Amino acid sequence: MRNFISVHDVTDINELVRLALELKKNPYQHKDLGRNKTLGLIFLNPSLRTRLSTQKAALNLGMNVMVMNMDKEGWALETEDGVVMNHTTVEHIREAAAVMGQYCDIIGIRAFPKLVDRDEDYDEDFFYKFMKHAGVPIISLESATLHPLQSLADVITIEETKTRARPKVVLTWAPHIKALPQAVANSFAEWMNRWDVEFVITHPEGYELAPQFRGNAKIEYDQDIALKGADYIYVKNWSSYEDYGRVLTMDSYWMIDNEKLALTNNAKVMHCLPVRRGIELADEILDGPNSLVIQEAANRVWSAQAVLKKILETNF
Ligand code: AN0
Ligand code: CP
Repeated sequence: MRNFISVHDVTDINELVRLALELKKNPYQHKDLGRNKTLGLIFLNPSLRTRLSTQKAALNLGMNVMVMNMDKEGWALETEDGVVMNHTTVEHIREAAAVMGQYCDIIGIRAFPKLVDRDEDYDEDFFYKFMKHAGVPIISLESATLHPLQSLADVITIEETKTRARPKVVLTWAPHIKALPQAVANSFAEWMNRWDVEFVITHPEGYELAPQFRGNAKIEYDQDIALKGADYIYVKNWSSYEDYGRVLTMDSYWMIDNEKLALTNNAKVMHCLPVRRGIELADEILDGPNSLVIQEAANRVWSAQAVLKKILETNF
């Protein structure tokens, strides 16, 4: 594995999940693999889980880790080529990424979409420029359109809790007061489409995910019908892709509570976190026996450790 940007960087999902679960059982079995190798974690946006779980994963492999909160501590970056930089940007991504590539053997980077220009976000312009100029393996810590470390943790969580060989997994849109990226939902859909589950997506009209990520997943606009017989409910808000970056509704009908849970096959409930209680998910779900959110967040360590192990083995 050279980079980890999407599910397409993975040759065998099940093999990667098996590796992650092995690492979970025995976290320090490769504690010398990353010796004298440095991971740089570059954040252009806030993070709790990604920041800590990826650091922990790297430390378990014996790596050195450096974290840079680029949005607060770095220079304002220019990404356009050929511009005269006489405005607010101080440093070009050409130099910034190239310099970070001198200090780091692997770089993880988080860069959310601006949610203004759909083409700009969906071209992953920032990510690809960074990758090109850094010249070292790149791990996505959530890009404009995808969040693969989260999706791998989600697959790990389903794998270790499923009671049926081919569970029914429902990705449901949930209300939120802010316009959020589509990245987590896009990525989850992409991974579910490549894995062996019965996968259904439910959301209000106007929230259709981009065709390249929703693939052939079944879309059911009636949430109550979608939830019937579900073994897993994956809850996430996202803003509209069609009416790009807009919040079209905040209808509380879409929040998962115990009444909704009663429609399912006693489904386990997942959410990548952070979650807004009482808006996206009811307290009774988050505090109840069906919630997997803490286990899911814990699995972010094994997701990151499996990916780092693969990259270290392939490139050094
Ligand atoms: C981000 C998102 O929806 O993409 C990060 C989730 C991991 N969430 C928020 O900004 C609340
Ligand atoms: N789920 C997730 O990526 O959380 P953070 O944004 O806190 O890293």
